Amino acid sequence: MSNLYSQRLIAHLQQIEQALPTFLPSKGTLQDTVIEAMSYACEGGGKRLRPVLLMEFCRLCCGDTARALPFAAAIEMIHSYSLVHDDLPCMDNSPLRRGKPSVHAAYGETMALLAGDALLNRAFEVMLNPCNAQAVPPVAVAQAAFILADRAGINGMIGGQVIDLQSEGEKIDAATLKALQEGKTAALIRAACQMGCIVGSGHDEKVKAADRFGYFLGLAFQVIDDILDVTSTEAQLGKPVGSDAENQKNTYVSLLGLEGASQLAKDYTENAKQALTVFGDDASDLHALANALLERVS
Ligand code: GRG
Repeated sequence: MSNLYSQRLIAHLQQIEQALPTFLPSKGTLQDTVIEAMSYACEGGGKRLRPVLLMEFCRLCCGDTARALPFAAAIEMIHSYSLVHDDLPCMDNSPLRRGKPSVHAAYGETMALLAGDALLNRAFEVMLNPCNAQAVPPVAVAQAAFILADRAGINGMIGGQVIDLQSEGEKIDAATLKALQEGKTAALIRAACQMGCIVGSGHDEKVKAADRFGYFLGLAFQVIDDILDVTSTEAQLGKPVGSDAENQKNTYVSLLGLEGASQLAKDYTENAKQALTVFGDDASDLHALANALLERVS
């Protein structure tokens, strides 16, 4: 990820990589297979974009990033669970994720379903565990957990996925496509930015700015994802390419063409960077990240 992240963001990434396994359940019980599948789903290979954003916004609000780690781990667990379920035969039926067999291909469909469910629950266990979260004020813990529950649910990620699945094979208009992507992708990225500010005790103006940054960055991220599904390779992406067209999905490429989609990603990225004004020069790593995401190849 060195081409995506500055030194400071790489330091967050390293903290997350170290901490994440410690927040997963330990083996040595009757549930070892599902625990293994949970770890497999969360193992390296992903960009860790959401937890890195959470940690950086915590720092930008002068919070202690070590205290943000349970929240960073929780959002990565929810993201990982969504990928496990999205890959299932009843959804995208994808055999490959992050360059290796998807969880159902490695552990079977029922175990993948349960591992995803268990990751969702574990995320809340970790955030709400009085031992993990003791250094964060209880109101901030509740606010952060509420935001994640809301954005991962029907008002966000699951809501977007429902529109996505129900519109397969049908042509939808630009407003419906935007609602789909706001839910499926931008909701969790917004949550990461807001949660970081809340855990870092940032004031309201910063929480709102972080939310706006996450919203536009999330939309740009999805447009780029749509473009990569057409222009990239399986080796680069670590997952099958061309699946959007194969599954007759509505994407920004099918709606606007490659050039139109590319311009839209640039516009959203500009909006995202403008939202950072309140953080001043201290947000330079996030400006660089927004630019680097435009150029990403995986
Ligand atoms: C099935 C509960 C459920 C939700 C499905 C988020 C989602 C909704 C499905 C995942 C598939 C997908 C293409 C989502 C759009 C968001 C997106 C581009 C996810 C991939 O995120 P990256 O690129 O993944 O950050 P890594 O592997 O880097 O962590």
